[in-house]
Amino acid sequence: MPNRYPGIELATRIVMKNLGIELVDMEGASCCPAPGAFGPADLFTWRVLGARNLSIAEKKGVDVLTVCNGCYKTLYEVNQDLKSDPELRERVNEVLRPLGYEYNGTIRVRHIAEYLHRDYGVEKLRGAVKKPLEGIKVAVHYGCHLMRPKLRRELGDSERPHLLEDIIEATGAECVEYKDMMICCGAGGGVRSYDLALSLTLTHTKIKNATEAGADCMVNVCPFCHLQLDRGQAELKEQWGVYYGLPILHYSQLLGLAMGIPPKMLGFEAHYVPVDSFLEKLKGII
Ligand code: 9S8
Ligand code: COM
Repeated sequence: MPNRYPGIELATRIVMKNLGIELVDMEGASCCPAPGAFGPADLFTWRVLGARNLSIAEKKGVDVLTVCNGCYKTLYEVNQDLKSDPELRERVNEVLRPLGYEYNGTIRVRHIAEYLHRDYGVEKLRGAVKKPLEGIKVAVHYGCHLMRPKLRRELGDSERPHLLEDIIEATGAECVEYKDMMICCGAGGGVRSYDLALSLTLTHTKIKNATEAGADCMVNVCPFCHLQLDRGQAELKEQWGVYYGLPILHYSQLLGLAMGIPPKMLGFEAHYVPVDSFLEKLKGII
């Protein structure tokens, strides 16, 4: 997120501050590392790097909050694996200790959507909304790693979830159902880097189905999904000659609009698909 869509980071920081939630920076933190790239290449290295990040938060005595599904998968699962397996924990710490880090299993990892839904609370969230986004139709994109694999998640039904719908509808917007809503954006697991054309077939299906369902925008909770759904539309235009122009918003940006934060502070200028006509629709609301 800081590299590709720093504006989403800014939006998240502003929104959280306005909600009265203090964010503590993790100096020296690295990429989570990306679960679909590092995990299959070397499971142990993936865990060591994940544990290093977790140990930075542990040292500060704070839980981890992720604004990305990939980070959530890595940090949540590594935390679970190491908490439940003392032998593995020791092997990981043998690598970390000489570098000045130690993982002790003292903190929790939560995704921002989970935090807002369960800890902050949907009612309180609704109370923080100053400009209800009435009349706005949202296509929800969960991404793969938030709800799955279901045996390793505790966020509700992974096939028919309502976590995101609940926090999106707290903004006053309406969620529309669209065909194949739970499919991948196309990017994850190295597919985007390995075979862009293949990744775009999934992106195309999603964007097309959401557009046909009458969505005004698509909301995600993962900067990699955001990249694929947003930049992917420019790539579809170049490579397939089809253009949908469906605005892609990270949840932090949608919530920011509903909280009355000026759009210029929400990082939209880094988007490939312009949000101008979407913001035009919000005239009179925001
Ligand atoms: S979907 Fe399928 S693997 Fe993932 S979470 Fe974010 S990137 Fe889009
Ligand atoms: C997706 C991350 S958010 S990865 O491509 O599966 O590593």
